[in-house]
Amino acid sequence: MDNLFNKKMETMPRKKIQEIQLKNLKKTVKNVYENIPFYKKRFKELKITPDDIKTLDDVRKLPLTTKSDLRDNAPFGMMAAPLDSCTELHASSGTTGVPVTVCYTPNDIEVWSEVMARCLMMSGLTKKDIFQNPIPYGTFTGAFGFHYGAQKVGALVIPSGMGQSERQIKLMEYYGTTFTSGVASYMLRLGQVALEMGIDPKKLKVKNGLFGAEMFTPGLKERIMDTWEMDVHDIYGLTEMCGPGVSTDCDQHDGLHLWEDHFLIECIDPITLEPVGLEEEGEIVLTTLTKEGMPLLRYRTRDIAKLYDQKVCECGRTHIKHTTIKGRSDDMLIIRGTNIYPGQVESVLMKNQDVGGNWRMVLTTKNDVDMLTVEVESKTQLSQVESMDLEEMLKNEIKSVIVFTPRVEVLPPNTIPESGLKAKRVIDERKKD
Ligand code: DLL
Repeated sequence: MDNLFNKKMETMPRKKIQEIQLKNLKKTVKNVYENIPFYKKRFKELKITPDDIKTLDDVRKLPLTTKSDLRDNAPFGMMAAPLDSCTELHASSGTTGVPVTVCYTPNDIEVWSEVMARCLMMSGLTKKDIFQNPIPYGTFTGAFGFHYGAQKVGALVIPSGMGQSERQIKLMEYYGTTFTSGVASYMLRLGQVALEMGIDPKKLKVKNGLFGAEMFTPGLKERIMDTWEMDVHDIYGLTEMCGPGVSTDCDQHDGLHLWEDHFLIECIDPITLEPVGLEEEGEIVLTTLTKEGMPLLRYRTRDIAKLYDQKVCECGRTHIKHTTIKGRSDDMLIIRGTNIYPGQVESVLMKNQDVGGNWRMVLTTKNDVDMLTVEVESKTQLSQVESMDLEEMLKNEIKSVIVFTPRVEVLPPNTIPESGLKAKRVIDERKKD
């Protein structure tokens, strides 16, 4: 209970949270209706007005918002506040199209810092910590979110930025970093770099970390914990909401608490768009409840997870939990008629102690049949026989989760090209009809 940043809010009875949600939902709906032409038009098409929102369940009457809606109105067409009332801008990388741009008012930054402070304290950060932030400081939301939150907790922040892995390790050693953050797969990479430098990550003072921004399977989490002998928490978020800070797992490690005073969560079937039941898998849909710059109604995240039956968690928090994100609905691959999430493959790989940090799935077509090759770096240099044994073992293990047998190619350490900020796990070179 001593790791609560905002005790009153984090442990508030659910009925009370729902009252706050309804009040802020009504306010947000009125705001977007009056200030964002896109929503006014959608309300007219659906023949609704803000007065139709009387209960929280009425959220389903509201229009869904998609990434392409944001792109069609980029960069500033979805803003509810005038641009001159905003003081900061962030954007998604735009690798799959027009970047999604979000502008923040000073109050949006305040809320973001608060939710990040809650997430960081939930994962063990205190004002005594030396907090290293190995994330690029730029338009990506990651670094600033962690930076603001950690400062709010009162920790000493080292804004080390992304890359230069050897430098990151030296900074950890020199300043005695105790807490770190970032993109999940990068922490594993840093562990490998430390070992290559002759430094045992376990001997550094890093004892805690909060990671996310990409697929983060329990297997990867365990690998980071083992490599660094540290406690690891999972943080979820997206540019469209604020960046990191939407939810984090507490010490129970059985789901991520989502800050319901700021975000209203639904879980829907991505095909029928109808709500799914508790503990059923679906797409997370989020409505912002307190955002001023760019509030969003029912944003389709494409992220797949389950919501938990609500009871007060052992940690004392009352906010709803969701499972770790299984993957994005658009990451799901159909290979030879079978639905596969890259996370299923990662779970198998990360359990094997001979597997290194980097891997990818390469999809090709041979004689009109889909071929899957899983390329995997070994942790250490292996002999030919050892590589073949590992390939055989992984082939069978992967087959047990994806039904057919893939090709597996074990490669020496550091041979799969780094793909930038977030790991690129799928290379799809299949013939398109
Ligand atoms: O990745 C914000 C962030 C930064 C979160 C640092 C956590 C840590 P975007 O670049 O807009 O924002 O990407 C958002 O990344 O819709 C998910 O698909 C994925 N994602 C984010 N966190 C997790 C996580 C940041 N913990 C997209 N587990 C989201 C799985 C995650 N996927």
